[in-house]
Amino acid sequence: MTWHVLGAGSLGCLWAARLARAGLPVTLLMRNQQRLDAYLQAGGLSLIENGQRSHYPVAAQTCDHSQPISRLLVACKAYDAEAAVAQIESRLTADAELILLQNGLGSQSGVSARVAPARCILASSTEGAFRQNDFEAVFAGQGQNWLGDPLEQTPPDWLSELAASGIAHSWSTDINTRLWRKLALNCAINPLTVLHDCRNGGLEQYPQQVMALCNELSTLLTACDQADAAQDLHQQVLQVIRATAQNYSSMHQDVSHGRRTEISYISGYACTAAQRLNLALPHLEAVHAQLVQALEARGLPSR
Ligand code: NAD
Ligand code: KPL
Repeated sequence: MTWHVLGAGSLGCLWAARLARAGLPVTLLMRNQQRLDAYLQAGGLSLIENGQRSHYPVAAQTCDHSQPISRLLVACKAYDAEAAVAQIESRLTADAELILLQNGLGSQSGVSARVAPARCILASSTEGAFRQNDFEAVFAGQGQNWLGDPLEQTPPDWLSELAASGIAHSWSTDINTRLWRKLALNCAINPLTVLHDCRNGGLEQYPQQVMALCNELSTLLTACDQADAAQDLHQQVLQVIRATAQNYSSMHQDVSHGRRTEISYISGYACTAAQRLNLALPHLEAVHAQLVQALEARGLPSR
């Protein structure tokens, strides 16, 4: 069964290279002929691991190709995922399975509703990759991929293909808890690193602000029936700040490179969820509003 990969960016190339290296059939889906031509010109994708570059001449086609798609890895940003999936929707087979790699929350429900009844497996990834050039990913941080399906606990049979490809993964029976927990971590850390223009470790200078956000996020998680995701949140946020002290958060990196952020799927999602429940979370709302202002001041999308 071919692994179709939609989104040939950092994570898409990282996954495609490892699957291809294991001898599995992989096809990249390009948004148009121009991108396909650029890819063909590059002669394939490159993965840089531990300073070593490997080249993989993975097959590619445009989204409007006619080949049916049974297994689709969606590796676009959260704000692009649904529109990208819409481009290939008519190609999905009746028993198609999708793996959604997007960070934050909100995009997964949009994609799932669009492709229903196709099975959507949600992922929460702590692997790190960045794009050096087009179709060239640097594997910057080993991590874990938690995969799960809130509607069906049976793991798919292709997990063995991930194992054969050396893709670290675990099947999770509580993927929503993991996604909410990661959302809360990202809400507590990422916007503040942008507002204070600092590495994650720089937040040790703002303990009251971090604590106030964690308290409100715990209230929100509990109100959203995610009490497990709220357990010891403040403690874990402090641990992550210390463990990643030298790193810039993904949102800080996006802003400093002049790229659109996933704000609507992180603090934006949390604020909307709070409003829906009539929960007043003044610190979270203030940080989100300041982030919106900071993005607009830089001419970046604030949604
Ligand atoms: P990226 O920007 O490097 O790659 C996204 C790719 O999708 C781009 O190549 C873009 O051109 C492509 N794309 C967008 N719309 C498309 C369309 N309509 N048709 C075809 N291709 C389209 O992003 P990334 O860093 O790989 O992140 C993907 C997701 O994974 C994000 O939600 C991110 O938060 C999450 N994530 C990334 C990392 C990481 O280390 N990069 C880690 C964990 C989670
Ligand atoms: O996931 C992260 C990110 O930068 O997006 C961490 C390291 C947890 C900071 O929120």
